[in-house]
Amino acid sequence: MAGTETRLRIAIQKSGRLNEDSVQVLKDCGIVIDNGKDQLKASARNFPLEVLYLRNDDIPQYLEDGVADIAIVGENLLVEKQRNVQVIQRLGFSKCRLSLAVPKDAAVNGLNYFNGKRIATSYPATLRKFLADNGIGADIHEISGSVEIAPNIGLADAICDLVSSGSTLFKNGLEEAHVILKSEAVLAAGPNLSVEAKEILQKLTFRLTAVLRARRSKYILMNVPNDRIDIVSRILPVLKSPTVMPLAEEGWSSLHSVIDEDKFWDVIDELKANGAEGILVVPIEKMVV
Ligand code: PRT
Repeated sequence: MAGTETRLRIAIQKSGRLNEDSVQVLKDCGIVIDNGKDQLKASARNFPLEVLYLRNDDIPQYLEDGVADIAIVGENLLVEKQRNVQVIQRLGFSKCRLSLAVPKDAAVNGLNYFNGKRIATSYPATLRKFLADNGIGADIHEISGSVEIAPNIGLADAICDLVSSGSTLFKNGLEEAHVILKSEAVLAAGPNLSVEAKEILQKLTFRLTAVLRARRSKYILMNVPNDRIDIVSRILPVLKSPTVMPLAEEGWSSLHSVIDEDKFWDVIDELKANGAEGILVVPIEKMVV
């Protein structure tokens, strides 16, 4: 009956680093959300989904409490908050690492350097566990923002913070000494989804898988002399053998395949050296295997 259908409630960050990519990945899944600027909640027009716009920091708690069924959130936050939530799918954006960093002139000789040091961080639980696992006794100073200035104002000897480009560390005269955790945006689910919500989640993850696979892959076409098809096919790092179609010009064929974009650059010179010409690399919108 109209109006009573189950809707899967997904929490995404209201504003900040994760917001734009989270909205985009849903859009790429063909989900249309009527999105007013200051809305806290919106319904998808063509998929049983309700979007809750929340503060990133609050999302793990809302998931555990069942206010939202699923969420797009940084994995680093899930590790820190240790709530009863499950990672369903890695989404490949907002990649960063949680790292220990020290003033540039510090002579770090392995993790023992941090014994007895004061470390400022907004990630006390993750840091505490890491130090305990590695038998390091350090003094943790929890601060909620601008962690990178702590060594310069004498508050700490080192910091433990998120790093992506590394420019914040550089600007503050710090350098990365050890990566504690690698993180990216993930789709996470709370502990008590209804059967109907789980069914909708399955449909969503099916679409997400197709979108993420397509983002990593490219469609590749090239012209190859017929007597080189075997060798060129062996060079291409693809699972299935390529499609081969004869060209109007005798002795030549067009070879088509799907390839991981980053692997393609490793073999381009070899393909050309073995006679491939007119190589085209084309984006793929969705990929269902
Ligand atoms: O207010 P709200 O709770 O919604 O937001 P927030 O302050 O928790 O979130 P936000 O938008 O700052 O970050 C959201 C998520 O983005 C984080 O939980 C991470 O999963 C991810 N992410 C990816 C990052 C970074 N990269 C990142 N570089 N989060 C923060 N940073 C900060 C870092 O703390 C440091 O200050 O950027 C600075 C370093 O960046 P670089 O590029 O100079 O190295």
